[in-house]
Amino acid sequence: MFTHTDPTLLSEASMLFAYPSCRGMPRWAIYTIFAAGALLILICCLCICVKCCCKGNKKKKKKKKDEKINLNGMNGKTTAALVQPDVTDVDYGTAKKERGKLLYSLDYSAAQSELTVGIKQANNLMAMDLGGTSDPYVKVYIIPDKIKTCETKVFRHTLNPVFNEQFNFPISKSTLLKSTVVMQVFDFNRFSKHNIIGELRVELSNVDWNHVIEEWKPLAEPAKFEEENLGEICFSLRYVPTAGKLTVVILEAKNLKSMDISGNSDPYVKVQLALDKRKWKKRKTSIKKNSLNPYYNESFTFDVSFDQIQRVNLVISVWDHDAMTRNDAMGKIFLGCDASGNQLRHWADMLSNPRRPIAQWHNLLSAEQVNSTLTLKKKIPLVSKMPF
Ligand SMILES: *[C@@H]1O[C@H](CO)[C@@H](O)[C@H](O)[C@H]1NC(C)=O
Ligand SMILES: *[C@@H]1O[C@H](CO)[C@@H](O)[C@H](O)[C@H]1NC(C)=O
Ligand SMILES: [Ca+2]
Ligand SMILES: [Ca+2]
Repeated sequence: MFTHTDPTLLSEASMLFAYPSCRGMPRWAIYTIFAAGALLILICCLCICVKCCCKGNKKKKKKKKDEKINLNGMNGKTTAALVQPDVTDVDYGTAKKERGKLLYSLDYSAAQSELTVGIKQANNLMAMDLGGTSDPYVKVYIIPDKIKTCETKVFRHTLNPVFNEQFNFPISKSTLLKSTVVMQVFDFNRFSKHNIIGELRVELSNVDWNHVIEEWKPLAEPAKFEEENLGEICFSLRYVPTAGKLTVVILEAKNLKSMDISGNSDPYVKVQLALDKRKWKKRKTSIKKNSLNPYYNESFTFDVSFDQIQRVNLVISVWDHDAMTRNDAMGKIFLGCDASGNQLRHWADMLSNPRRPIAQWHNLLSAEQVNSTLTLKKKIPLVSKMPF
């Protein structure tokens, strides 16, 4: 370091100050003096810079230590934050009411044009249920081209779930750079709407794809703008394996979209079964005129053998009846062997509770979204034969 300066430089500098007027001096002398002066100023600047940087570092280190101690005293369980004393983690620990944080990973395979989103675990999630706990699961999708929505399993009664699930999204490199991954943590409730705990949005243009990304991020308040609410539907499912009977009771729907100028709709519900992804059986409820919260309590029983129930998809769609024009689809959902998330859960609950009706609420999705999820999983192009 520059603790002492070359004495010859110092004497030359003093010469410079001693001769403010340069008249009568040889040219080479003037040049030498100027050069020496410039060098001296440069060295001074360097010294100041180095000193400043050193001080800054020391201050930062000291601050981090203080924050660590604070965190430690505040909450003995934030070991993850201590292992990775990241600035975001530290900020998270000092704020008041938190939504929790999520550990996720991102990996892109250019060869396969496939993005893999890993949902690893969550920590200190906000409690949504009585008793100070939640039933968390994570929904993952990509915008603006919402090709599909994936969901993890539900973990009951925990604020620190370990999901360890991975989801693949087919996506080209150019689309990738214009897209955002959305990860939303929800609290599952069997008989009421699922509450969102918080979300992460990662703009993929900002990601360094030379490495696998894996990081903790504090959950943010969910963005309101793109939440397309198509309403919810409640129905019960009952399967009797010995008799080979599947019973679907369409109970009610609420918060449906208004489709008519009156501000209401005339909703009815279609119940369709597909076997091996082919149109198979179809029934529908009565039409409830001028309602966005229709009550049906209508029951439909289908003959489905135990062998067939493994290969069946049940598609439930809500339609607005129009006397003069074509009926419009208001929302859709499917359950069965190819379903995922909340829908698969309901289907699995039905299968594991033979002879017992199991009722559950579901958020309706757009027909486009359901179509694409179903067709995505297909190897044989049967789209034109599909009933939905
Ligand atoms: C629903 O229908 C079933 C059978 O049709 C009937 O027994 C039940 O009471 C109805 N429930 C309500 C709440 O109306
Ligand atoms: C969904 O698929 C069905 C059958 O392939 C088609 O008739 C319908 O128009 C599609 N809906 C949308 C919104 O793409
Ligand atoms: Ca819950
Ligand atoms: Ca109508």
